[in-house]
Amino acid sequence: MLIRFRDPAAPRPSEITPEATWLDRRRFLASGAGLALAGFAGTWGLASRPAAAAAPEDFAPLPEVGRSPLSTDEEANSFQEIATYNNFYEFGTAKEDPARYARALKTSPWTIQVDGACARPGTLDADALITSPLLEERIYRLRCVEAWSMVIPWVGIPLAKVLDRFEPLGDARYVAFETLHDPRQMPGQRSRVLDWPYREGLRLDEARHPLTILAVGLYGRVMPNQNGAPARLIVPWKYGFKSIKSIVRITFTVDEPPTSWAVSAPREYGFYANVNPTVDHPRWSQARERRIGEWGRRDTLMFNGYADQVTSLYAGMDLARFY
Ligand SMILES: Nc1nc2c(c(=O)[nH]1)N[C@H]1C(S)=C(S)[C@@H](COP(=O)(O)O)O[C@H]1N2
Ligand SMILES: [Mo]
Repeated sequence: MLIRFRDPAAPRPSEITPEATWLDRRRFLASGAGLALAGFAGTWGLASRPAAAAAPEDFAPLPEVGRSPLSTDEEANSFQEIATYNNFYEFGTAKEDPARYARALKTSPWTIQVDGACARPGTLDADALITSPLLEERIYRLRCVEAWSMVIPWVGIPLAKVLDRFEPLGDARYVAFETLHDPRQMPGQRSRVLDWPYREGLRLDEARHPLTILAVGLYGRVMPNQNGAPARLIVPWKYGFKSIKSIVRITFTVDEPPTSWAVSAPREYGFYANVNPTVDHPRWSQARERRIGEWGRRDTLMFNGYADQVTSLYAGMDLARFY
């Protein structure tokens, strides 16, 4: 079953449904048993921990799923690369910080509130998402605004299938997303590096585009915390910062919602943030990128290589102005 609608006062589905063992294992892992205590050293505590080596076996396997034909056939980056080179400022600004400090984040139980301009506001249960028959593997390029890229085998659900259950109203034109705000669990939020919580947004047609997914795992395993557990957005034709992690709220809106990076540096980051090799960042070129694990640089492709599928979304728009 994909999405459970329920009265917030009703018992959680997990309380009334027997869970598969992998879910129990996920809970065990999510509780950070044995690992939690080590979490907040380094930047926020006393001694520093070595950068975590990440192994897939540390994460509970998801049920076997088929691969979406929307996947790229490029070679994927290794699990180690994907799970140790991250941007997740809630856990620090260095690339290795999330792998070190995100493990204590408690990702189960986890509820995503869905509200705003929709006929059926409600909640999503992250554990229920993981058992959805709509789960599939999507191997996508991820192109960061800082000019590096990776290829990542996500497991997720088309976001449109999730959103449509809440019946967005006719005047809903945008969708806003928010990350958890909990400085006790997310020590990076004790610093003012961004205005917390992290916020992102899409136009509703972008959010409902078949390429856009809500990802709950990678490499056939539950999502590592550093990659945005339990559920994060993936919008493969946009710079990585649009793909917000550890989502707790989704709101349908009439007006364009504020987004964290555009609020913090509006000249550098816009609402659209489409990958575009012809529109430079004010401080660096976007024409080329470094694939993590490779030496040279490769050309950045328009819309990160997804131009055939998404160009029509922007017909008539000046992409240098709406960057
Ligand atoms: N909540 C939250 N989401 C976030 C970020 C963040 O700092 N906080 N960083 C973004 C940026 S800049 C990138 S490039 C991607 C990185 O995703 P990955 O670590 O899974 O590769 O996550 C995005 N989502
Ligand atoms: Mo990024």
